[in-house]
Amino acid sequence: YASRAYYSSDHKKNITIQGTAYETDPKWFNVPSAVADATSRQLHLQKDHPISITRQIIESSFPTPTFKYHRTFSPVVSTHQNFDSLGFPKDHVGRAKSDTYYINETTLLRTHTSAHQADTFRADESDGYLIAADVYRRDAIDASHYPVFHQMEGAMSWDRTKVPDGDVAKAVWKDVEKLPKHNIKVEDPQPAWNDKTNPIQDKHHSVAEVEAIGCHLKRSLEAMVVDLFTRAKSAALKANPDFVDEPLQMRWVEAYFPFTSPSWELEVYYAGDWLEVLGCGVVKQDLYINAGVPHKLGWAFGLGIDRLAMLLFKISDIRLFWSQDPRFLSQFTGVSDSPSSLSRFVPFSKYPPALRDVSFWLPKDREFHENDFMEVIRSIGGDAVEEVKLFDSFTHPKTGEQSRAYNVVYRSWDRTFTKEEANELHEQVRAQLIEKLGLRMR
Ligand code: FA5
Ligand code: MG
Repeated sequence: YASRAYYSSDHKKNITIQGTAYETDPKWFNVPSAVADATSRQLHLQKDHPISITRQIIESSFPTPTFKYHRTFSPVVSTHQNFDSLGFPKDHVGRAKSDTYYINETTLLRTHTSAHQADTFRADESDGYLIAADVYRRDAIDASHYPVFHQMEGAMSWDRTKVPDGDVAKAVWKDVEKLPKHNIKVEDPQPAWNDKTNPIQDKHHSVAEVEAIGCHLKRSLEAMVVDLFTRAKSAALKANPDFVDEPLQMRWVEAYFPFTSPSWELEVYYAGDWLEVLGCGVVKQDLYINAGVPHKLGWAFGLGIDRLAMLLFKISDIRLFWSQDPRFLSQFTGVSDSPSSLSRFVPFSKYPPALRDVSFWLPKDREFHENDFMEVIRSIGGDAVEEVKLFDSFTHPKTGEQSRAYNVVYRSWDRTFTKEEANELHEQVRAQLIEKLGLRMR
């Protein structure tokens, strides 16, 4: 593990990110140095990196000139861009310091590529756009969650003043005809909208328009996932002609986002479980109105590139993308220039894990946020923390005090931890939990 302190969010006056200095505010600043360092990695632009290859393959499902590509927007955005412009209420949990990395009160590391929706609707003349970028969230620690990951935002709009007879629904259905067909059965058991939980914006859109736009959106995204899986399968068949994959399974579920309605999420069955890969919906008309293009309407989506890269290459742990180990990176050489040379990732042998437990009483004088707990552990263990899992939680019947117990799995990519090293690491974790969060160890 990195001996350099991962968590040194102690107050500095300025922080420089991608060449620009930003003034920090000690009341808000909570960006650990390892997270700040990650802003320079740009894995989605690094040639032959699996995140970049996946980005490139997804882009090919949304071709130019219909779609315009953006890949270099700065990760530093305003609270207005990340939240207000999208209609997030003032008290939304996503705004909390426990969930988001702040530089100062109004400046943060974007938590999603949707932070650029309003600006891009205003600036782009094209019918559609794609934005690929690194995003930052304080979150749980496990194989599919990492505080830095990559998203692709996509949107497509139709202009009421430009479609024949002003009939948007008809124009969209014509475009649906042009989409690639697939014969994979997709589960979509819920109604496409629900007056209470997932309404049509009936002030702005007709039922026919929402039906057409929703269908164009879902078929476009399904085609993208089918394309990824087809490529993954031919890569596997190249290595082993007798290869039999588990069949691709997808399902749509109703969702909620403040900036789309109705909204849906797409899940893909992977390694015995449903994995959410994207959120999407019919763009709230206020976004177009505020961007000065009130006559447009359409869809938007935001997907997790890392999650799709895991599906494409069968990479089981999201931390691997940050590896600089040649055993990892060399497996993808040449694929950016020649995507058909894609081959399946061959896992290199893992070193044994070190398992430690931590159990404690929650402080009585302040709130306990699990993300703060996760962050303290990561601050000590860095990428050597593979998983942190709650295994016990109870309230003392007499005193009302609350107890929690977690398993922590430490594992290095490049060597075995000695018992002493694991103990020392875990001791530091416990000490920091006491100091930073006021926990009382049991
Ligand atoms: C959003 O971020 C919305 N901005 C998506 C959106 C865009 C909706 C446009 C509507 C219109 P969500 O928080 O669900 O939604 O994240 C989108 C995807 O990012 C998830 O489906 C998942 O694939 C990925 N993702 C989310 N959190 C993580 C994480 N911690 N690690 C890796 N991938 C993640
Ligand atoms: Mg989601």
